[in-house]
Amino acid sequence: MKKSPLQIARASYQPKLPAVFKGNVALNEGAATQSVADQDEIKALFPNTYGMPIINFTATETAKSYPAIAVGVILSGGQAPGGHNVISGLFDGLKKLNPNNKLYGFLGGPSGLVEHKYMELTADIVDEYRNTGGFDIIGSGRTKLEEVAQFEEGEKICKKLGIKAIVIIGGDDSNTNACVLAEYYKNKNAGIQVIGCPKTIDGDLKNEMIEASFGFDTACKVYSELIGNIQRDANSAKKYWHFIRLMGRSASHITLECALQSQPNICIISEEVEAKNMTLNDIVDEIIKVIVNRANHGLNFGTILIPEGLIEFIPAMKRLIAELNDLLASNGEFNSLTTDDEKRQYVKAKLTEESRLVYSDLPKGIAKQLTLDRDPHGNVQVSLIETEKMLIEMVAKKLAALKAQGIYKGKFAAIHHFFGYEGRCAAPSNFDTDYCYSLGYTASILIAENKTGYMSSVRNLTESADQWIAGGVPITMMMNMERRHGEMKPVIQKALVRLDGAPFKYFATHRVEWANEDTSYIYPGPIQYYGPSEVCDQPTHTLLLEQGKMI
Ligand code: FBP
Repeated sequence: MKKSPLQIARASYQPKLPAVFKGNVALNEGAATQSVADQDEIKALFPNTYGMPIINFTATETAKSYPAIAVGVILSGGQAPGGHNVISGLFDGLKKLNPNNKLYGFLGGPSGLVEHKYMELTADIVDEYRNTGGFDIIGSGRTKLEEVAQFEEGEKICKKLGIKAIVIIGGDDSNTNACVLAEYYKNKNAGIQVIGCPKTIDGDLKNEMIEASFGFDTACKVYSELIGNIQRDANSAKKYWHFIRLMGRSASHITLECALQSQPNICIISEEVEAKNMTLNDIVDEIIKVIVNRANHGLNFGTILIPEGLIEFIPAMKRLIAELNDLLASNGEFNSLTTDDEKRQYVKAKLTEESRLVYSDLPKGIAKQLTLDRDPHGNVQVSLIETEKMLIEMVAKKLAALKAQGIYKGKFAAIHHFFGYEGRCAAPSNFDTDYCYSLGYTASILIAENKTGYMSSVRNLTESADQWIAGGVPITMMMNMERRHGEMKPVIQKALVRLDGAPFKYFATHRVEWANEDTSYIYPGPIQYYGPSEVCDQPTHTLLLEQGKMI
């Protein structure tokens, strides 16, 4: 297959590992752990995997030999740059422990385990994918592993292939499922270990022991490059406002990181919107203030970053969506109506006073979208809602009214963008290349040491790779109880943007200056793989600020 010069160069890159992996590794166990909340409930649900200690690896003179084993690996959920390197790190780690070790990949995500679709990952295959973006080596999928019948099917195929451990590379939900699977197999003494690896561009799988999910670094760098390019265009043409929606299903980490990297004129953070109990109109008013002020200084252009999950964080919208979910769940009466107008009137008549007002205020297209698209659980698919277009429409309407009153004298022309898929399979940055390889390598040692119910953990990430600290964290430690589809379930606690955290505080301190000045833009440029370390190896601004470093 023909390859680009960069692909060829990257294929021969040897990822960096924590120094501890240079020689023999000893395993050190800390004190017993607890879940982040709801300790009694989590302990009762995970009697075999609760309370296990945190593990750190240290160097030792003593060499150990390990019997040959087979391991299975699964890529779960949305793509994130670096997934192939978790697999190559796992492969190399296993082969170093015992050259006869085997690695199988389950195809198309967790369903591969249940449906017994797999392939052996040999050196030839793994070599083709080293340091590349994408999940195409074995594919990914969103099947949830949560039913006993699925676990049993998994056990059958593991027994057939002699698989002693499964590595699940996924986000918070997939790792929650990994923990349930680990508990199930341990409880029945199935002899199958389960190890998780923290993946998601959204950056919301992180805590004290998991400093970052992989893929966040690369994806944010790709989006920031694009935002920077747009800002340079905006500053050159001086005639457009660019409304840019950024992926991140729930938390606004991606949007905040991109703002720190590119310094846009406006950036909305969903978590702040929720905390301040803002309405959609409040958000529009905030945007209007900046646009009018810039127009007064002759600046009829700018950039606005909008997090994908915004709608669900606006408290009044959240209540409206909940009402619509109840109202429209298998509602034959509603479904029998034929015109949009009839449907709109029907919905309006059934909503509470508060939600009726919110619904009536929405642009018609968005209001319709809220009553149309339902996922298999009957929920609105908020990611399909084009918030950036909705905001443009609402802002344009208000500006026209202000113009008629003589308050606004500028010109408003807007362009919308949505960045998500552009970054999810990018060639991993040096950071993600090394981090992912280290996560995979770490997983191989946790397996060899007979651990289960652990997540591979590599910490101290703002230092150079040789100083990274590798080990394992019990997944139960990250769990709490949350209401999901009407039932309380044990899940890994999602990390939202903390308004008292250093990244948000930095943003909040600088946003007025970024809003008003026309020269505050930063142009990050494309990811660099070769060159000076300060250009190629910088971790995210979020990570640097969280660890008390300067940006
Ligand atoms: P994961 O949480 O599985 O990593 O996926 C995150 C994400 O990229 C979100 O940012 C986005 O909303 C969603 O996946 C899109 O899903 P899909 O790939 O199904 O279109």
